[in-house]
Amino acid sequence: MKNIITTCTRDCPGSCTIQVLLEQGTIKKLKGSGENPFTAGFLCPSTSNFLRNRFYSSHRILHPLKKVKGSWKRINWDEALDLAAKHLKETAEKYGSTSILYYQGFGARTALRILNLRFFNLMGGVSTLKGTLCGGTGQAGQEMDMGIRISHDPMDHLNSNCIIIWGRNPAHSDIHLWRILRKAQKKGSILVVIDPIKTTSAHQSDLFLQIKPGTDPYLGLALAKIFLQEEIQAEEFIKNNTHKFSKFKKLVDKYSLDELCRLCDLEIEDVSNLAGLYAQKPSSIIAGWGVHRYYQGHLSLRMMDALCAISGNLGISGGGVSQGFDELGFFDHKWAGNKLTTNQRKLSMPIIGEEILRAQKPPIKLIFLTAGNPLAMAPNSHKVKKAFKSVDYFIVADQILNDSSQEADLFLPTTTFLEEKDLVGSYGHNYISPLNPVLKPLGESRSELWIFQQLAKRLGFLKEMSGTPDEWIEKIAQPLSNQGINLEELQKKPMRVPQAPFTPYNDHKFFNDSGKFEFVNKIPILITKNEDYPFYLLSTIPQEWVGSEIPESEHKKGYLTVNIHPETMKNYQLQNGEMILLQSTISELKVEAYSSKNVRKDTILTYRGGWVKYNKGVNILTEDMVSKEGEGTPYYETRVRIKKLA
Ligand SMILES: Nc1nc2c(c(=O)[nH]1)N[C@H]1C(S)=C(S)[C@@H](COP(=O)(O)OP(=O)(O)OC[C@H]3O[C@@H](n4cnc5c(=O)[nH]c(N)nc54)[C@H](O)[C@@H]3O)O[C@H]1N2
Ligand SMILES: Nc1nc2c(c(=O)[nH]1)N[C@H]1C(S)=C(S)[C@@H](COP(=O)(O)OP(=O)(O)OC[C@H]3O[C@@H](n4cnc5c(=O)[nH]c(N)nc54)[C@H](O)[C@@H]3O)O[C@H]1N2
Ligand SMILES: [Mo]
Repeated sequence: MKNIITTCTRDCPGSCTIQVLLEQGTIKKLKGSGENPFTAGFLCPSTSNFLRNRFYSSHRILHPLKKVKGSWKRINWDEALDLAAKHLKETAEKYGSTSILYYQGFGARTALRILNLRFFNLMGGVSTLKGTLCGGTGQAGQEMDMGIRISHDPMDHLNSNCIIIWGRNPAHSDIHLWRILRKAQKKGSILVVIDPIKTTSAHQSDLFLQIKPGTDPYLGLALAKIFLQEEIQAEEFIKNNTHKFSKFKKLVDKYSLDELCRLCDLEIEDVSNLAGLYAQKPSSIIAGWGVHRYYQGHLSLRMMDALCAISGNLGISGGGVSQGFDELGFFDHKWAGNKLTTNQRKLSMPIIGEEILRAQKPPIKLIFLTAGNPLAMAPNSHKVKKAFKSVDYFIVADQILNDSSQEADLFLPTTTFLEEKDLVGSYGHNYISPLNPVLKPLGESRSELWIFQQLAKRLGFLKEMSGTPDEWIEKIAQPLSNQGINLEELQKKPMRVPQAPFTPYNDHKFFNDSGKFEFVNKIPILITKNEDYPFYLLSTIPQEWVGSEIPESEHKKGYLTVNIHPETMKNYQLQNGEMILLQSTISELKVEAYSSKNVRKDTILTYRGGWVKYNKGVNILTEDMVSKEGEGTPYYETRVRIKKLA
């Protein structure tokens, strides 16, 4: 029996260190490793079942495939690579290289994958993505306030008296953070959850505020009003380190407390109670992605920052507004080669379907997709599918056939974090962690690095792409070795990035133009109404799987399930489990309705990640638009109505 350390690279803040038990060439078990004090020796259900559901699953594709007259045909790597190289070359020659779109999803964002972009830059520059399906909106808000977004080390929450979990459900989406928060609670910290849904995290909190979707900035104003009225404010800090406080104060004065609480559908008593708890410094706010998924989601983060600043919680241990970390921030991005060519074009990820369809001079003719499933995960699935099918050639590198890869012309089978050498950061903590090949690639699967090197060879620029994983890691991780990290040691166990702050902004240095903390001074109208579509549609993170990597056993079960408040069920005379039609302004979807007291009366809840081909793709209904700031994706601006089926 051999034990090997590696790291999960799926799209989750955990980036968990895994101990792999290998016996006679077979991986027997994945266990949590204690080497990383944050991920501390246990794994989520999805990673625990990774061997069965993905790695050794019969659904994993282990050889290249090409589409012939609508059906898949197995081919060997030489043919696959020759085909890919031929199409890339011909497309670039005929239409210009920006007629190629490189779409990088969130399925595996490791250090070496920075080289994927290098490949496309060496090709002469292509179209890539700007914006994000994930957290750009809130990040933009924090950058407006402080110039950059940095979070407190998760361990610092143990020093908080009060912790507000705001639009996040760590009991599902970040179980290691949840362990720390529960530990803090046991030590006496008060846990507060603000969410339109009574989530698993909410059930275990000390105070829960079931806010109306999208109205968090009003709650922020209400809290600020109470602080300013009761003169709970960090006067020195406000005077010396902030900008536009008087304008902020004016904004707060514009509304009455009553009005603000009504806008977010909360009791004044609960809001006052929360203000009292938050005033017991140090208090931290942990913001989630739920608040990003609105057109003006940046304002939620800006109001949280403002509350943190006026209450004296900014830059102190146990305080702050923590949202996430830049998982690729500690690597050297010069190797992506963005300076190699100026011939680049960016298409907006939140509206990728529209962007592909309307691209001109040149139009998009070829798409190369790695580690993403946009046909299920990007909004407006019908339009995204139409766009991806409109191009002449579509290449996918993935491990399985899903809504996106099944539409490809060429499928290239990739390895997993159990078969690769690499490094990976995290968007939930400050550790950089190693990937070690536990086994040789299964079947004919190959790493993305190998694939792009083989293509570079065929396209005549292998020299600029060549190098072993170790050689490239040494280059890309140079900023880490400059901080004193020994890369050989790092291949054995995760290490905390020495320069990552435990308590950010404790020197009161901010990185925007004024060099000071900037207060938000405008909150435009947030609530958009459409009488014909009365319900908010929330599609949140399930505990059982990551992204759209749904175990095969789940796919076969019925339709998409939605949760609806018992009173709404009664109003529409719905039985538990009844099939209904949900309609948005762009499409409709048959779903199974279930009664749940955890959901507000104005909201319908489902989960994200379901596949369109199994009738579970919620993004059939979501409208494609770009957030006001940060080029994010406002999935939750979509409103729906219920139609009974005869
Ligand atoms: N097991 C598992 N873990 C994951 C993932 C996974 O797929 N599976 N995905 C990872 C990814 S990609 C991400 S981005 C993170 C996301 O992690 P989270 O932010 O925890 O998850 P979300 O489901 O996006 O949203 C969190 C909560 O925000 C609430 N919410 C919605 N609208 C509002 C609002 O207007 N105000 C407030 N206050 N709350 C609101 C939702 O009801 C939800 O409970 O999770 C990561 N972790
Ligand atoms: N309605 C709704 N839609 C949402 C969200 C929501 O809350 N509601 N959340 C959004 C968010 S936060 C995100 S981050 C996006 C995610 O959007 P995507 O990244 O497009 O979706 P995933 O399902 O995570 O896709 C990951 C893909 O990578 C593949 N993969 C896994 N490991 C590897 C690997 O090592 N190599 C390669 N080549 N492929 C690999 C998986 O098989 C899978 O096909 O979805 C967004 N979509
Ligand atoms: Mo995400």
